[in-house]
Amino acid sequence: MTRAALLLVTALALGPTQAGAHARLLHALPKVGATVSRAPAELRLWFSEAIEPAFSTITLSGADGRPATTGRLSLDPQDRRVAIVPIPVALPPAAYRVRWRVTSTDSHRTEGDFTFTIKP
Ligand SMILES: [Cu+2]
Repeated sequence: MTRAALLLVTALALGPTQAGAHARLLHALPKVGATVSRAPAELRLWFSEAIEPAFSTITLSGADGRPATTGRLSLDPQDRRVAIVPIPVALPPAAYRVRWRVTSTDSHRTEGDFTFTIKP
């Protein structure tokens, strides 16, 4: 991305039209509700506005509610609306739930969850 494009993206993310908006989940990998054939190495969530990683959590649990091991949440350095959570240990085939609670840069908190399945 060029510097000009990066500045434009930053301006859009911080611009006055977005200031009152809450961070909504736009897209995720694995995709919301998806069935995938390989264990993902990370969760990646795209929000509608920039979030504060220190005040945001994304957790992963199995269908039995047991938490799965995940690494530390970070933001894509190119786009602070994109949260990344590493999954250091390969997940066995099963259904999983991702719960997110995030604080956007306007200090509003939002939360939600979605599921995905790793097929055997
Ligand atoms: Cu807001």
